[in-house]
Amino acid sequence: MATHTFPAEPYPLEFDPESTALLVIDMQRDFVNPGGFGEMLGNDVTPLRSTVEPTRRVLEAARAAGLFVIYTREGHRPDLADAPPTKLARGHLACGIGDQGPMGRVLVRGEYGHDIVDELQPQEGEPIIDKPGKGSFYATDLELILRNRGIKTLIITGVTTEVCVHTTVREANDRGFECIVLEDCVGSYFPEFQEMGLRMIKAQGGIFGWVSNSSDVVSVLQRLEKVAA
Ligand code: TIU
Repeated sequence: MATHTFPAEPYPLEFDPESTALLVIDMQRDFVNPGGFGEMLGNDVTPLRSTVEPTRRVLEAARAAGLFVIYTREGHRPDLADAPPTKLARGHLACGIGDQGPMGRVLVRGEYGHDIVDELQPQEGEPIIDKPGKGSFYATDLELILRNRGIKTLIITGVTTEVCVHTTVREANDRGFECIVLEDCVGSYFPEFQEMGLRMIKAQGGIFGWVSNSSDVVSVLQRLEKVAA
């Protein structure tokens, strides 16, 4: 086992590239892109858009270093049979889940807005987990796939910080995975939730995991590449 270290808070995180995966959470057009569902709800998507370029650099470095890369998307079957009625009703939205939105039916699998943004499209062999909830482990085969690959450490990117990222990190932590969340690769519509969401993860000695950033992690991954070459 080759042990390496990521600079992180509250302290450096040891990892083995063989058992480390990059998880890209819900970088879907409807959440991230101007003109999508998120913006239609009155949110400013700028902080989410700003995660795309750093995440692209992390993806590139992770792929070059041979790390396992895996994606999630939040969404539902076209018949909405997997959407809890409570989720469909929440917010009393004029245009909500399953309705015709600016980029197709909102959060419905197969629609343009439901898919991953162009800049971060998955490559062949990188699984996409379609999840009906906020957490990536609930009602999905993510845990099975990670265990089958012997994954122990998750590099976490995606949106939104306090919703799907937090829920996923908490689920992963309870299952014994070690999560390192990259602060410039996760985004929230609310600056105060971004700050507190990250502080909550690393508080109390890393109660849910670690926090780092794209440039520190990319530097470490690039050095791995040289070791492997
Ligand atoms: N992926 C994810 O975070 N889904 C959300 O609905 N997030 C919101 O912040 N609304």
